[in-house]
Amino acid sequence: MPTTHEGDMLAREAKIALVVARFNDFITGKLLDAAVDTYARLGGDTDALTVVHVPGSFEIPVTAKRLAESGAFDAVICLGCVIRGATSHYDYVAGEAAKGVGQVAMQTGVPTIFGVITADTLEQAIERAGSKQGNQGAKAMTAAIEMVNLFKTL
Ligand code: INI
Repeated sequence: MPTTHEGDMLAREAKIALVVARFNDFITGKLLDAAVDTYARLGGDTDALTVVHVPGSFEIPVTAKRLAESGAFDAVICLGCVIRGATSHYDYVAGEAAKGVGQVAMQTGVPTIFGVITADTLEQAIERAGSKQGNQGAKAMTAAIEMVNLFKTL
């Protein structure tokens, strides 16, 4: 029989920081609301959450790094929305956000969750913020809680 590890889906007292981009805040606000709601639905007390607002997705990685390095959090969730149609520097902003969040996770060892919507159109972004494709914020919170609980077993 293999030794198997997995994280359960109970929020318990998990200390989670959420970094939220203000850019496209009509979308990122919906991601934040769903993430907080998911934490509560999974049994957590939302007083244990810390929310940090940053200007845009480009500023997410450096902020997530600071939070992860503080030692105060079991996981950091990154929420943003980059829409291709809305910017000529989509590739830079989206690319730096994705690469940067991955680097934070690898450099700090703290689960750092990529909840940044990267969409070609506004319609696609809306679909991932609570309509057809679910809500990226809720998915990010479930991933964070699973990782926090998984790491407790490793
Ligand atoms: N930031 C986003 O989060 N999403 C975007 O779609 C976006 N666009 O379109 O440019 C965006 N730009 C701002 C960027 O993240 C920085 O805040 C800015 O460049 C200052 O460093």
